[in-house]
Amino acid sequence: MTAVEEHATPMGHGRMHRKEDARFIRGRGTYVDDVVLPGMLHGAVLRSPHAHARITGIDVSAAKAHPKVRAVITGQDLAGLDLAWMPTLSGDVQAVLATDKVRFQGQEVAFVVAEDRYSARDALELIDVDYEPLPPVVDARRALEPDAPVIRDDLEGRTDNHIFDWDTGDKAATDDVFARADVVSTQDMLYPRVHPAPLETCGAVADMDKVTGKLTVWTTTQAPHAHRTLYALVAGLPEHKIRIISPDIGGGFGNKVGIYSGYVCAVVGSTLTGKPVKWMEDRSENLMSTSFARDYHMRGEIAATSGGKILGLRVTVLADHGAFNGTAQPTKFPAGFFGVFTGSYDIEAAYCSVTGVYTNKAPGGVAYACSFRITEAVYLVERLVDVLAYDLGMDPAELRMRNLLLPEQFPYRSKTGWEYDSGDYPATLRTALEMAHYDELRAEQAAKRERGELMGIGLAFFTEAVGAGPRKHMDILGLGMADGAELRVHPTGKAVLRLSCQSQGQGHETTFAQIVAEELGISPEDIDVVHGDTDQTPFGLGTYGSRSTPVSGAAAAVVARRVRERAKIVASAMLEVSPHDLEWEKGRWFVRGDREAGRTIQEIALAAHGDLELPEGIEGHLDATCVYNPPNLTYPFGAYVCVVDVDADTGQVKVRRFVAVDDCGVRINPMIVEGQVHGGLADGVGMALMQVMPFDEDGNHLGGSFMDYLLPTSMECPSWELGQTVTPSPHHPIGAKGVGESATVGSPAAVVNAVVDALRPLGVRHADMPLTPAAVWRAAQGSPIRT
Ligand code: PCD
Repeated sequence: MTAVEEHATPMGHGRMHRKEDARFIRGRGTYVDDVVLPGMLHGAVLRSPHAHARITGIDVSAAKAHPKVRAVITGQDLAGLDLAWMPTLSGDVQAVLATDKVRFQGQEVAFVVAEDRYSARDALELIDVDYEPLPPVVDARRALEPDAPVIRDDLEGRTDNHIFDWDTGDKAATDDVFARADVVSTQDMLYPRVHPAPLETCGAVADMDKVTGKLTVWTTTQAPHAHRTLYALVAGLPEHKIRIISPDIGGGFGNKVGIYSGYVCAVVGSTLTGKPVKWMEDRSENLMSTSFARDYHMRGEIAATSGGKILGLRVTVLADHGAFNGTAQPTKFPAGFFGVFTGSYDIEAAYCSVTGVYTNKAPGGVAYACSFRITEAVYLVERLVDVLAYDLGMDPAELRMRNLLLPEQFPYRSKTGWEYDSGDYPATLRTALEMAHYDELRAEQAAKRERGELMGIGLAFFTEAVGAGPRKHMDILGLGMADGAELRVHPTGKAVLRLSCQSQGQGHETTFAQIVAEELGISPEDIDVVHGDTDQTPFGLGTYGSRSTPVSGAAAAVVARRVRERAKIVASAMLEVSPHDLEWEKGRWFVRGDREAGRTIQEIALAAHGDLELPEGIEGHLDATCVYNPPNLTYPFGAYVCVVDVDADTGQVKVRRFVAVDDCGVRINPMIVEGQVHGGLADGVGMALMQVMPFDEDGNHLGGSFMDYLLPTSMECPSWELGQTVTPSPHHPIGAKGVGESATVGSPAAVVNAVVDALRPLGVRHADMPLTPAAVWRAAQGSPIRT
């Protein structure tokens, strides 16, 4: 592609530079911390040093006496306002500020509002809290022991740490195929607790206008409308008097889906002081207290014939949700979409049960690039398939090829009840194997093994279920997961698209303009995308679970088609023909059989606002609205091949190559899709090789900085080799599927499979993430010690 082509603006889908980058690369974005209001005060949170302790007293008098402090808020103060506890996204409750006990290290205990950020922080040290330490529960298994300390004694009648039991699939049928199987391979594995760690931490500026009663909150939220409704419900504020503005966001990755204590405290602080209050986390606070993902302790069993036909899967999971169940997922799915753990394979039966437990850790289970636990599910099944290949002595590519679903099986109803919309899996795997020169890689590996060198080739094939979701099945706290869109076309043919979803860096201002451009033939440059302000946009559930393209993207296409239909009626009046005689080509309606007789969308827009006599049924203007309720999820998929070299002496892993062939249906902007895949692949390398949020046995959090919690850089990543296949979604208006999380979902298994494959000559069959040099070295020594 030449530079000229790259820069030409496509009249619709295609590669195009991101419109928003004009401000981002000039440092002209507006993030929450850039918001400065007249008279604005600053808040800071006092956090618990203990993982588990009873609070016997709090003395705030010295902090209140600090000359720059305007307010100090404790849990007791909030209790007086009935705000000490707030609902979580999973229907649990979470302490905004602790009243009775602290239940994780870093939990919010008090909030200071001062004239500047430094004074607020200084004053925290003047608060005197009496803690009576209690034994912490750090281990998920320990949490279930009968004598384990009860963490959530705030919940009435609670005598243990058990949150939920959930199962899916057919147990009897699964037991039956296991009884008939020639081979059963079993593997315990841990998907460690990890953190989304967006570059921008979480924060809010709350401004309660006492005169109008209007509350405006500039905040880091991936779901502005859902936040507005929740504030209304929790604080009893009238919803039309709440405005949530989510300005530019420096990454979300699921970290900015929920409501955090600091946001609520900023609102209360503004209400008490009558001034705007800003609260912004620092890096350690972000890593300690807001959002964790995974922490799934899984046992998987896979049953097969000796010829390598997979028959069934049986899985048990112990899910560590931390001290409050803050998991973000549709209500009916306590283990998210883990139910898609049967992956991309044609199997006879499957069953899984998941038990959720409380521990003395920060609330966990956020949808960090996981499409609601699909990351865990894909990791599980892709590791199991490799373990089975190991046990059968089969090539993992061949084993996968033999069991993948075939194109004629779509739409495919999985054994756990998911309806996969479309796919040609073997074609995608073949493309990846060809790009990687798989056979040559295996030959190279064999030669290296002769020389005692450790080279590994890892495969992963994933299927995701994204675009939550059909209102009938999916809601969050009772809010159905449909998305609104509004499109206005001005008299001169320029347009404004208003969306309910919110971009954290995905480039929605570009891709959503392209969706409308494709449908109407108006240049993307002439279409402004408005999002992230509840006063300016229609209701919808926000951006996470790669749902924007599947849901809001569909809404954008449908609303544009509605505009096109209105334009057709206006054009028929302009051309004095029946609408039935008109034909559309991108950008204009013309008379069938007479291409010269036509009107462009711009001409039509002007006429719709002018003095033209409009036909019955059309009042004027072309504007339209839409609420899109998706009929199903979309099912993107992909085949990944990872090549690693392992230094047996140091345990160092070098990811030498990574081939990723993604199929997300029709690509709106291939350049943006590739960027999304690059980011997700880097994420996957980070999780597979470097990341875990560790705790010691006292519940001390040991990952509070980027010196401890490592982020992958270009040094750890190879130059990605991307490929694609395109299988449109049959039910999506433009055939697109989500892609934002695909690479994070698919890549960890490929990397781990590669490292384990490298260690195969040493008899290694499995090793848990993160495969740090120490972990690899220990695995190579035959020690199963976990990191
Ligand atoms: N696309 C295209 N085509 C297709 C698909 C897609 O073009 N077919 C594109 C779109 O439009 C956008 C993107 O791409 O722009 C993405 O998309 P999606 O898939 O739909 O997704 P969304 O919804 O938008 O987003 C979300 C995601 C998520 S979910 C995550 S994690 C991550 C991702 O996104 N995050 C982020 N990516 C990203 N990027 C950035 N830059 N940042 C961020 O933060 Mo979750 O649940 O939240 O955890």
